[in-house]
This record gives sequence, C-alpha cells and structure tokens, in this order.
Amino acid sequence: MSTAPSDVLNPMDSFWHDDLATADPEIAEAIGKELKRQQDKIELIASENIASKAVLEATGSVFTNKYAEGYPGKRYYGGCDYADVVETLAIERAKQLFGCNFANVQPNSGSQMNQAVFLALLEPGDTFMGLDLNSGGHLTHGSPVNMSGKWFNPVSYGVRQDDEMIDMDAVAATAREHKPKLIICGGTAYSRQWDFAAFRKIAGEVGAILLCDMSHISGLVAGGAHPSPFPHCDIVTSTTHKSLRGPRSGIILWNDEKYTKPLNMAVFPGLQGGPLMHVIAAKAVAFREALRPEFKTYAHRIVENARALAASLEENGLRICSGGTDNHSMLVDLTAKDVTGKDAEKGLDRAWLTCNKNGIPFDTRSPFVTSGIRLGTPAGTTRGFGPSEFRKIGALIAEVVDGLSTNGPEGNGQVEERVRGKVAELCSSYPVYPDA
Ligand code: DSN
Repeated sequence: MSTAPSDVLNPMDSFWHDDLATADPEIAEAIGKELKRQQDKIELIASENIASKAVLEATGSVFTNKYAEGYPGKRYYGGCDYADVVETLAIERAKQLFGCNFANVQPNSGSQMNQAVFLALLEPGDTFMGLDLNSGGHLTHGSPVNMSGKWFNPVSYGVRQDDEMIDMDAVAATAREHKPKLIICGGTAYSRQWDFAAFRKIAGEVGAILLCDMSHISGLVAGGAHPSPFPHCDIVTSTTHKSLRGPRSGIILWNDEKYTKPLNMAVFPGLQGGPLMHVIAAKAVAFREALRPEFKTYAHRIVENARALAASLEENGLRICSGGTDNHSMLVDLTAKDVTGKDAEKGLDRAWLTCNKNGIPFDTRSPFVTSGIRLGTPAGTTRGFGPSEFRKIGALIAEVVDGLSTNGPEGNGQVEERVRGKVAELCSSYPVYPDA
C-alpha cells in the first residue's frame, strides 16, 4: 500500500523546520514550566546541577542523528569523521582534567559505567565490597535489588554508629575476611572526605582491584576541592551531571593499559550499542569548562557553601549527620523533630525548596519514609549563591521543619508562604539562565 505524499513527514515541508512550540505545544509547555520551576525554586538535591547553555546546545545538536558504534578510528558505520572529532576531544579533555592515562566517555549513565566495570573485571558470583546503601552507598555498589547485588556477592562496609564516619579498621577487617576481588569507594550520601590512600593499602593487602565511583564529588576533584582518587585507585567512574555540571551521562577512567581492552569491550559491545554522540559532545564541552581556572573557584565555593548551610542548620536546631561536611552535601537528621524525611521533602517543596528524603545511618524507617533529608550546594552555587545566601536558606529550611514538627505533615501554611516569598527574592536575584 502506497502512502500519500502528504502523509509523510518530509524534511522539505515547512513543519519540519517549526520550532518546538509550534510542532509540539504540549511538550514545549512542559519544558517551559520545568525551566520556570528551576528558576523559581531553590535546587538542593545534591546530585543535581544547572548545565551551561553550551552543554545544553551540544546535547540538543544534530549528533543525535548519528550512529557511531565502535571507537574513534574504528567504527562500524560510515560518516563518523566528526563523531571521531568530538569523542577524541572528550577523551583527551577527560584525561587532562583528572590526570589519568585512559578514558572511556561512552557510558550512557552512572549505572551503566559501573555495570561495565563489573562486566569487564568480575565473574558472576565474585565477591566485592562497597559502602552499604544505609550508610550512603549507591544501588550499583551491591544493593540486593540491583544487578550488582543479584549477580555478584556483595559484602558491605558502613559507618560507625558513634560518629557516622567510615571505619577504616572495619573496612580492613572485612576485606581480610572476605578477600573481595573488587573494592568500591565512593557513595551518594557521605559528606566526609574519602581516604583513598587508606583504601589503596587495604586493596593492595588483599589483592583487590580498587574502584572509586566519584560521581558525587567529581566536580570537586576536578576543581581541587577534594583529593583525587588517582593515583590510588585502579579505576575511577563518574557521572558527569552532578558537581561536574555536564550532561546526564557517565565516564570510566584508568591508568594501567591492562584495563583498556576489557573496559572498552565491556562498554561496547558488552553493554551498549550506538554511543549517544550528542551527549558525548556535551561531555567534551563540560570538560573544557571544568578545565578553566574559574571552575576551581566554583568547586571550592561549593564546599564553602555547604559548610555555611550545615552551620546555619545546626544553629537553627537541626542535627547534621557526622557533625558536618567536607564536600557538597549533608544529611540532616530529623529524628529529634519527630518529622519524617518524606514529610520534610513535601513541606520544603511547598516552600519552593527542592530536596530529597534520605535514610540516615542506622535509620529505622523505610526508604520511602526515612528520618532525614539530603541537601547539596552544587546547583545553588552555580546560580551564584554564596555563604550568606546559604546561611539564609538554612534558616528557611529550619523554619519549615519546625512548622512540620509543631503541626504534623500539613506544616505551617503561614510559615511556608513567608518562606516562599524569601525564596522568590533569592531566586529573582540569581536567575538560572539569565536570558532564557
Ligand atoms: N540518584 C543519584 C543521587 O541522587 O545520588 C545517584 O545515582
């Protein structure tokens, strides 16, 4: 059956060149509202950031049209000249930024970059160690509901009950007992510095490969505001959209050539097909931004702001797990206020402060309820907030939480309205995309 020409989407037709608002008003409206949400609310989710217009432009570029299975110079498709240019630039910039010998910039996400390391270096059933999810670890570091926990044998380490910091003696003892093939350091809700040298010593003693998943702190590492996992770690993975402020994606970095073939083969063809070349182009843009001297200032400012936020929350009666932060994030323990993380997340959202509920160490509540919230400063720092703004934000959070503590899940409407006004003032002084 032939199709009438008028029924075929044709690049020659004028609608092909329509802007999004004309071509798809519903999606355009949702995007417009999302921009307004990002502009009008204060983003405190520790894993989120505000990518530059250049990163957004590259992500939305014509590379979305291109298949480029393989690696630069060795592709399975023709027409990859410019795909090779952007991927090579992304690789070279990633190596320069993190001071390592090799990089794979194709992983589509944080989950896939870690899966690639497992596929490359472990056999199903092999034992590995990672930070317990309840102590701030990540799903892909051995959670029973994740492939890492289903197909492999995870042995977790955690934080001490008294100071909520990682107990390196316990890590060493667990490693000696279980002889893991791989040890993972890095997490999603751990606000203290990682002692990579100590992990190296333990990994060396038991003959384990040492992997750092630096997703949360990679922007700090790039900017010199957190020690680098190199040269201590054998392999380093990172998402690129958190403190590093790039597109949503992942990377794998390493120094020893012996890992090159297994890791590259694991990403493609092991796990992925055609790389997202538009996202790889955007990663290259983000790495270039992070190589600029201003990024160092940004990274240090993130930490300074996190310390100001934590201090303000404490001054206003909220407990910070482990007593503070060395990085971009913190866990706030709401137990003494008798407020759940779930209710706090909702109450703060009503007051235009966006964050996520998060389990605290030794939490007795379920992950859907929790006794805490996780806060972070990368996005607020990008929009220009400094310590004085973050001190104000700490006081506003405490006001909302106190309203919940007194009134239950509904909170205090008057307080929340007043906080919304203060948030609006802050946000209008610091637009996310000034000319958007
Ligand atoms: N979902 C991310 C976070 O918020 O930390 C980790 O993958």
